[in-house]
Amino acid sequence: APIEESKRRAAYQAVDDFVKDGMKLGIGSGSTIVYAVHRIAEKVKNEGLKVICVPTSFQAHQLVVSNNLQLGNLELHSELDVAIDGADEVDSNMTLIKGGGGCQTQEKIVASCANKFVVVADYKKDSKYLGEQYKKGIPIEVIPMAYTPVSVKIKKLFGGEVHLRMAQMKAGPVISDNGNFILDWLFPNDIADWKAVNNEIKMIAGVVETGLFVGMANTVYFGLPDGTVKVLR
Ligand code: DER
Repeated sequence: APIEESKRRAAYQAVDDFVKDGMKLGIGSGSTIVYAVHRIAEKVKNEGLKVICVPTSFQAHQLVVSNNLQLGNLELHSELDVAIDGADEVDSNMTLIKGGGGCQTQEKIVASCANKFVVVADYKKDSKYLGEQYKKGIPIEVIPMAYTPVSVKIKKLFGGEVHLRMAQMKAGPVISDNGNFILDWLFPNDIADWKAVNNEIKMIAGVVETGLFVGMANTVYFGLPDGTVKVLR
């Protein structure tokens, strides 16, 4: 399938370019990162690479363990060399929407501890502006008791719609790996300054973390439909 192949090619290129022996790595969440972890495991096996992998979710934890990679955490390794992760959308300034999988809180923490933050994505994430292709909005992790006031305040401040993310395989809301709720903000199309918007949302009492990653990505690898990989730096 072209999408899966484009994810794989982007992930392999990123790992081949950035992952070196002895590195402490941040391992993101989602489906594209799976290809990156497979490539890292291949290099560990074939080249005897020694790396430590700090996960960004329970899913990433399981991915590291099931690929027999050495698990780490920020308590032991608070300064990482490279964090690799996916994204739901990337705009022309490399501002990201993340959190489609509800893991943006630990992802942002790990990315903030890394010297380099590298994003791997298929071509459907390659947008000119946020919201051009990704229509599920910006995820915001909130303390459960505050989800209604936070929703009201976001709508008052910026407009749009805010929805509490409901679970599919469990009655009630999605519960994050941190025990919180997730709001999805379907933002209006007139937002100009994502840095300012992100800072204002973060200051609302009850907000834990947003899925807006502003000025964090150093390099983005997009797998293209023709099999090539486009690199934004
Ligand atoms: O939920 C997340 O933050 C994921 O990293 C998401 O942004 C990318 O997931 P995908 O690689 O499955 O598209």
